[in-house]
Amino acid sequence: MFKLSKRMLFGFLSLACAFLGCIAIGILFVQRTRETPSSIKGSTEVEAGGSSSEKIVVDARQVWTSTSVTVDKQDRLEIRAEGEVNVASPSNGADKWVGPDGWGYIPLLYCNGQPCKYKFRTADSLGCLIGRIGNGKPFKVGSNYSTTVTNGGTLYLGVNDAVSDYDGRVLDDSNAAALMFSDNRGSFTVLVRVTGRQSKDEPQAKAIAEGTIPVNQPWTFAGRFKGRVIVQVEGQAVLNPASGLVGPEGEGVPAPDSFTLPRESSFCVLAKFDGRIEKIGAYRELFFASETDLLLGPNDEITHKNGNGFSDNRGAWSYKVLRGN
Ligand SMILES: [Ca+2]
Repeated sequence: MFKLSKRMLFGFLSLACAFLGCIAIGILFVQRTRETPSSIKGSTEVEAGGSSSEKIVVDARQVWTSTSVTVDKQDRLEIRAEGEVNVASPSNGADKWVGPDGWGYIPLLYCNGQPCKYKFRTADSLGCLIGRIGNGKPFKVGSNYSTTVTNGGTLYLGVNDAVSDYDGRVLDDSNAAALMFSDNRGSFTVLVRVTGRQSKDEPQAKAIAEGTIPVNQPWTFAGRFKGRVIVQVEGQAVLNPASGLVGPEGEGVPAPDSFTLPRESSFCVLAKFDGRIEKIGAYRELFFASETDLLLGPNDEITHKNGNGFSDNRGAWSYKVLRGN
């Protein structure tokens, strides 16, 4: 008969313990792996050079949807969206299914025979996907968006539907939900990705041009560039003495026809190049096929028809132009 010596018994028990230990660790590991998606949600622990991504459904009936994603200054934020929404009920003049880029403009709608005075979060496009970081100004996201975060906070997403009554009286979120968002249909599926915030030891990309944009003049020459460049603008300036300081994204309400770029966010930063005028806001990547003069300036009343144009503006924003990849 086989007889276990003390030595053999000890060896056998050690092996058995090691084996059971492995199983226990294995179970723990599987559980941790399973938990990862929910533990990433809302995480602020984005490591330097690391990244996290979140898939979020933005219901068109919801005024704002919290993504639970928190971003910090200097984080790289990328958002991709798909799906279709309709911000009006059937038979309404705005009854149309659109993707995350929305209508491409804000259509003129009539209320009791008069043009409605609806206000929107951004001037860009009816029904488009919009975002907001913390209590910052809403901005257009669309189907494909990327930025370097200038002011951190929780990222909220929504659909660009009216947030006022037809007389232009702005509604709070619960009234907007009840009066304006309740007839909405559809949703966007959104992938939010936060990539490697710049670590302190990593050298910052060197600016190839930098300076200020005085807001009391239509255009400031920023430089002459070729290839891919990134334009970053920050700071606060007075563009309407009645409304206080405004950042590079402007007021987020559609500018009237008398402004340099009508229907784009009033008082936002614009760029002029190749005979075109486009919104820059706080961040924009541009590509120039040949050496091109780049001018920057605020979206204000260029025609001087009604207001004071640029003459009552005070202060300046600061800009940096970086080499793009
Ligand atoms: Ca609606």
